Amino acid sequence: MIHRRRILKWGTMGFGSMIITPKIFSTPKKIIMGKKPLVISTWDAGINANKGAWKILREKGRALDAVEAGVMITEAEKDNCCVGLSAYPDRDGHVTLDASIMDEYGNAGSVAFIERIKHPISVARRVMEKTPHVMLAGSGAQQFAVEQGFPLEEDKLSDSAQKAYDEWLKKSEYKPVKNIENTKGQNAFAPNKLSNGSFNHDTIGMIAIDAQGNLSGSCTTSGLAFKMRGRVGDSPIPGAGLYVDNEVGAAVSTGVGEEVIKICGTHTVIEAMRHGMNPEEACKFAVERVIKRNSAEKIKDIQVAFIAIDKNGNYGGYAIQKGFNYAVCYADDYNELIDSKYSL
Ligand code: SD4
Repeated sequence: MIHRRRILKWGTMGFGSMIITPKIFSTPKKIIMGKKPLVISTWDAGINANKGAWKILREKGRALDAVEAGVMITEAEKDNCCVGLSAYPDRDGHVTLDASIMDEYGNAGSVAFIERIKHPISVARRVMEKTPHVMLAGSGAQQFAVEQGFPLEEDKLSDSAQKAYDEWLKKSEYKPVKNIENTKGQNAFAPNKLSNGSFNHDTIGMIAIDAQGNLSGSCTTSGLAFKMRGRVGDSPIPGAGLYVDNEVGAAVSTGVGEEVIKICGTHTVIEAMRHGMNPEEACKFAVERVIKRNSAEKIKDIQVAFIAIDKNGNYGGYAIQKGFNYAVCYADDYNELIDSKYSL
């Protein structure tokens, strides 16, 4: 139930006329205290990324710094299929990256379709902090990055990406919607070719609450493997791939970005939490909206997952398909993968 309000009508029975005065009472929410500080992030790669974020959070650092530092680890990983410059290219053979970041004040910055930049998440943060804009795309984003002192890297595929691309070129089949993700235990760095001919694909999305109770989030990806040139997913779009509202919570998504964009996915999760759902219920609510909008035939080949943290440090996640996991870290010795619940 998203609406927890009761509308009571009561009136004064006067002589001759009746006055109806509507009053709205909110049902008081039971506050469940979770963990603070806390960082959670998508997929197996989240375990390493959380370590980077935790170094900052454990010292009572700012969640924004934590979520940037955390996903930078993933962006720099060699042979990561899906994040940073070692990732799989678009169908023309170029790696193009999307990233976004949001802070506790509701500020947002993002880059889309950026090439040859190792840390798109840091460029997104510069967009947020140094420009009057929210998003820069393509060559303009790259130009801004270079002006800000980010090195322009070589336009060259990693060995693993080249191998996968060469194999893909044999058929050059364009199946961007069919990406069902890894299951726990499989390595996100070595995605399998699926029986339906598509490839697994991951993204790192990270959200954190710091010791001061402030929330931030980050999301960075190469999007879908062998996508059309110029394609932009949900990850750099505030309200789709990432959303933070410091009064309510933070949410991030992974999976087929087109489906997330169409339902304003992470904004939907935040609004569901605002109206009383806990993080897992809110993620499920958004997942079910994606399911409702697609045919059963189409949905069986689509993965979409959300993870969320609320203002009190409670967390949860939900996916369409089995096999989505996320990493949770809230103590020096607690950084574990959780198998998310799922609908199908
Ligand atoms: C996108 N949502 O570009 C990203 C890809 C992803 O797991 O998360 N894959 O659509």
